[in-house]
Amino acid sequence: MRPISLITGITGQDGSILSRLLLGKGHKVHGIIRRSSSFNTNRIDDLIESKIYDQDFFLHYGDLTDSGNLDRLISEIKPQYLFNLGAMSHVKVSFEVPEYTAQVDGIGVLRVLDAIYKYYPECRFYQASTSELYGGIPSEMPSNGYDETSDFHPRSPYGAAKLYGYWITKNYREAYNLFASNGILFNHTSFYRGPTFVSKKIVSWCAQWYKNNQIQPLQLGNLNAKRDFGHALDFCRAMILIMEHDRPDDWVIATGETHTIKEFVNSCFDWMNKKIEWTGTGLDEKGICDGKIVVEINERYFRPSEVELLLGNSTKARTILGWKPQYDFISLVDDMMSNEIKNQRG
Ligand code: NAP
Ligand code: F7E
Repeated sequence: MRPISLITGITGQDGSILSRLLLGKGHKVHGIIRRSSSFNTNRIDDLIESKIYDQDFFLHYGDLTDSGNLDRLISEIKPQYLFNLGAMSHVKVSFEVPEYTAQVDGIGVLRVLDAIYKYYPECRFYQASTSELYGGIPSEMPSNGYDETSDFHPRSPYGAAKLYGYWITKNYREAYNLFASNGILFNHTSFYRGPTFVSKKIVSWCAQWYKNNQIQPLQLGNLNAKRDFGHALDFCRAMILIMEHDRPDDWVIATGETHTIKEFVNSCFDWMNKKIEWTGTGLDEKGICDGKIVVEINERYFRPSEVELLLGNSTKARTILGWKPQYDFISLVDDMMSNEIKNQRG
């Protein structure tokens, strides 16, 4: 019998990458998509248009705010593996829709776990937990980076909602003996990243500028925030290792390197063989290349409370699961820039 996986958030960056990895391992893959008035399946359209649609790859309408729908899907599909990747995943936006974020990213996790408990407790459950749980206050970060034993201090409605998701996953494991694991993943990105996240925003601006440097300057917020940036393909591989391990647990997945947003911009300019110089400070800081302003600071991209510094320590996953990233920071930027330029050429 082929394994059956169900993915919430299948239309997102990770859902679309994970689907392909699972199909490659012989799984039948089911995904939950939201009804939308415009198309939201662009990352998986090739699978929908392929021969495997409705044979090995299935889509169902649903929403993490609708427990009746989740109950029905889990009782009918009876998945061996459920990857809960669905979320309102934008940290800045969560300040504007805090209650909705709590409903989807917090209580949504409970809805899925409870459906598994009631209808198919054999199902293994993966929760998309996040480095946003830690909060990234420099004086609170352990010197080797955050690991599974570090304290949490969420700094956004998104982080707070995900903290509930983390704990309810642990609670259903302890209370009902479910195979329920948390992957505490640090920032991971790729060509498939949503356009409003900083890495993709920088890369797509640079690719346009590379073709035609007459475009308006790139508008960014806090250039000094530091992130442990990994490649989404490496991180989706970790999700599968977590689910195939012999017991449920909590796992930090991170590269162990941290870089400022400014370093990300600099690396994209290096990739284009261009030199960017920085002048000014605060809101007046500017990036200059070939005598023209290419980067400006725009207040609207700042957050009410910022996560300043994230560095992960994934020793546990590396030692026990044998996970290791294949991409480092430079090869991540190279992969994103080359794919973006290829794609924009058409
Ligand atoms: P993403 O690209 O923003 O995808 C989010 C997915 O969730 C989309 O498929 C979205 O559907 C779906 N979704 C949103 N609201 C929903 C709802 N109410 N009900 C059901 N589905 C809903 O995010 P990602 O980068 O792939 O991340 C995957 C998961 O990992 C998320 O839970 C995220 O919070 C978490 N995470 C991400 C990172 C990272 O750096 N990427 C790090 C740690 C944790 P639509 O396409 O219809 O909007
Ligand atoms: O911001 C700064 C911003 O929105 C990264 C999500 O996948 O990873 C992601 O959350 C940093 C922040 O990602 C802009 O202030 C500067 O410090 O790309 P981001 P994020 O907030 O790290 C975690 C692990 C998740 O779990 C989330 O789901 O970049 N920044 N200028 C900017 N950020 C954005 N978006 N846009 C800017 O113009």
